[in-house]
Amino acid sequence: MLPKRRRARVASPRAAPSSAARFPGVTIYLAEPHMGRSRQAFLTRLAVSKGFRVLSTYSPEVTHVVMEGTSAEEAVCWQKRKTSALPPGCTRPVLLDISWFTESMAAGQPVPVECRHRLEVAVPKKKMPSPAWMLPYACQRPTPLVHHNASLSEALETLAEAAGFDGSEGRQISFYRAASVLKALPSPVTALSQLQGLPHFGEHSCRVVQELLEHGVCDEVERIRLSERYQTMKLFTQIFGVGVRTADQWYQKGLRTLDDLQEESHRLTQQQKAGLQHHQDLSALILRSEVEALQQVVEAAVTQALPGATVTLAGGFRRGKLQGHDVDFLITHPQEGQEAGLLPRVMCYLKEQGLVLYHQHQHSQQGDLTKQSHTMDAFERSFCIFRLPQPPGAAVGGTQKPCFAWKAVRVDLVVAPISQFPFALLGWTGSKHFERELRRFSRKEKGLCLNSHGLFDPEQKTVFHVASEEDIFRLLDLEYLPPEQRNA
Ligand code: DCP
Ligand code: MG
Repeated sequence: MLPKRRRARVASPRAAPSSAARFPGVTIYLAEPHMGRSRQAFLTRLAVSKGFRVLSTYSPEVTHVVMEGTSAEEAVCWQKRKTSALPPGCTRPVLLDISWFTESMAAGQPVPVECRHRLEVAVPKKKMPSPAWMLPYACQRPTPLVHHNASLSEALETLAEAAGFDGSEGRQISFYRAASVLKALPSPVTALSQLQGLPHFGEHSCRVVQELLEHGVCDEVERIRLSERYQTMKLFTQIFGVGVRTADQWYQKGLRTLDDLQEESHRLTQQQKAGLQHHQDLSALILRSEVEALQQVVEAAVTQALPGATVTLAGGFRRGKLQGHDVDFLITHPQEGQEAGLLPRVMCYLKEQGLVLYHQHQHSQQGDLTKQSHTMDAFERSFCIFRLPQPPGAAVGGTQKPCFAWKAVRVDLVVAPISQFPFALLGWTGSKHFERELRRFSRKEKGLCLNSHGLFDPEQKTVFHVASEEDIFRLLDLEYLPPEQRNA
């Protein structure tokens, strides 16, 4: 039995004044969120004058809901709110973009509903909530390195990257989330309908996938990839020591090439100068065999500087990547405090061996660790460019090196006290999107603050002590994901 007020609303939806409707199967409701009252009134008059039945109140009689400037996700939220007030079992009306309405008005009759008119392409159907195997946070599901939807996810990641270059962080993250969902699917997407029920697929991402499925390319993505803006920003941000903001400033000043930067070299930081100097080597990918050689070199230096100290590979290579842009090593010692002062000794030893082309030391800045953000953790670290000897006959990307072959490679050495080591390892293993999701999950679902130093309860003002990454997953009630499944 419905409450009285609701029953009354269902029983007598107010029809806009109309003569007998010419199209009995069609009852329109113009949803107002982005339309505005006066536009709604104008469109209602227009439709009624052409013989359409338009209701001014939402009711089970409505067959076509028309919206303007509304995303599929918003439309569905709207519908959920509306249908919760209707009796169960009512058929849902179709959610349509204004394009269906204007085409119908132009045709003087309802045009057939096509996919492009629908606002519900990617929306979870009521009977099919998010599939259990596709939980909404990337840290809740395994994401392998090699997956089934590379061309689709890469297209969405290009859009994410371009949004990031323009400072649109919200759009950037939305595209990364959709791309990450594709990476976690157990099979290739071959039809748009397969996106139904998947989290984070907004109208825009759906459209991109649809175009790729139908035509093999997406115009928008191709346009971006070929644009001067994207190519220049990509070139500049790949330089060691250059972030989006600096790259954008250079772009706004009209700089476009590495030669342009060389001419401005007096304005570059030492790090950027080193990045530019070794750019050719650094833009070549590092191979796993090179990582192993580097680990041996770093381990030897660390053991020499402090017996018992350990070196652990983190970053993409720990996730199983076969190639990468840099190598991330975490250094610790089983006895808390012993690690202090270790890094300068390690660097000294490596320099003596002629292995260091550039390094920038950053002191530990451990203050209030609950306030550290992820990208700005406070560990003592060294951002380095190493001079890695190459086996005879290996192709070397760099400048002429007549007597011996070597290659410049980027290495990050990070020192963490043993009590924070599991958090540091989790934080430095990535992927970046996985880390972002893990922190979001901790905050939103658990009310906890996670960073590379620890897990904190901001309300209780307590910290959690852990011995392993597994402990952190357990504290967050998450199933443990090994590094190879964190390629979100
Ligand atoms: N990281 C961090 N703080 C930084 C830099 C990185 O916490 N200042 C984290 C983010 C990543 C991980 O460490 O999850 C590794 O970062 P990389 O940029 O080295 O990324 P990957 O190793 O995943 O890929 P690649 O180096 O191949 O580009
Ligand atoms: Mg890395």
